[in-house]
Amino acid sequence: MDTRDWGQFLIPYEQALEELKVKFRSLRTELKKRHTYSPIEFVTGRIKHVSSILEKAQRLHIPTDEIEHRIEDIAGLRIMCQFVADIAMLTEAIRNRKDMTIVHEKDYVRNKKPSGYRSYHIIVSYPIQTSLGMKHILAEIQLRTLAMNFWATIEHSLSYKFGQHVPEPIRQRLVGAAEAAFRLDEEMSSIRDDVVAAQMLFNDQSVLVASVLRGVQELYFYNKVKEANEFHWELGHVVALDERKRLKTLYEKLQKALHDARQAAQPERDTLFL
Ligand code: 0O2
Ligand code: 0O2
Repeated sequence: MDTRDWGQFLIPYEQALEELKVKFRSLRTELKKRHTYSPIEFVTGRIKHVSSILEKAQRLHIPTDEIEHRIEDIAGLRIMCQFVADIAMLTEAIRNRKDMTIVHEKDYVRNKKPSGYRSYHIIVSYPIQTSLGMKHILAEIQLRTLAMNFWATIEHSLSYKFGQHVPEPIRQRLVGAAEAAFRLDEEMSSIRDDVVAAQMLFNDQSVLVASVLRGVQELYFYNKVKEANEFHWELGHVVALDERKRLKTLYEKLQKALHDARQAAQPERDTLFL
């Protein structure tokens, strides 16, 4: 018989979840402050109820002493994105992080579930420091678009209402609604691509100026103060003279400097978002 104190068992999961929420919310804030595109719209999280942990353990025939290693979603983080492409961008950023290790990934975006469910799941091992020592906690990060989240939230509440017995006609309509949500995602993505392409066409120079300014701030981040000042000064000069060709050359030179600075700072890894 398992007589553990579940409140105490969940303490490290609660800590891990709080830390993860802070980290991904801060990442969004940081990207916004740096005027860089943020693939994160908002972040939520939950700890699985003890009754659901025990129900899952029973359903999957997991002995209680293996719950910690085999139930991967006791701590669950959910990150909502605007566009499907943001999911891949964020997945890559998570792969590059040094503060968590990916255990495995489940791509329910390309391989939807029979219910129609779509999301990208990443199981990470996350180290936390407790009063009893270090512990590696498994956590599930679900990445989904706003449309996927809209569908999953409603489907989840209906499944709760009907339990295992969702009437067949409703089940079919939910599968259809999931497809409609996915078509909406595709449509919004193609509108976004067109908007970005149009911006590039009409706004080439201002896009380059904004990129150079962002790059200069990144050089400050790597403490390359002298180089950053020089690039900043040259940018002012080039813009004042309206020399488009020199602006492009300056941009390329800055990319090279940034590459070197990133390599020097993190030789084995690249930055999270370029
Ligand atoms: P803001 O002001 O929205 O930017 P906690 O960890 O205590 O802060 P709690 O109570 O555990 O949060 O709630 P949860 O579910 O983890 O996440 C709440 C965050 O998600 C809040 O953001 C909500 O605003 C945001 N959120 C939840 N649902 C939606 C939604 O449908 N649309 C949008 N845009 N945001 C949503 P913050 O971080 O509190 O700050
Ligand atoms: P909650 O309330 O979100 O915590 P499992 O389905 O749990 O036996 P596995 O392989 O551990 O199997 O997990 P899976 O299917 O990769 O992901 C489980 C979580 O994904 C669920 O957690 C849901 O959050 C979400 N999910 C998976 N399938 C569906 C679905 O058809 N509809 C909805 N709305 N969400 C889904 P929980 O614990 O079931 O729920």
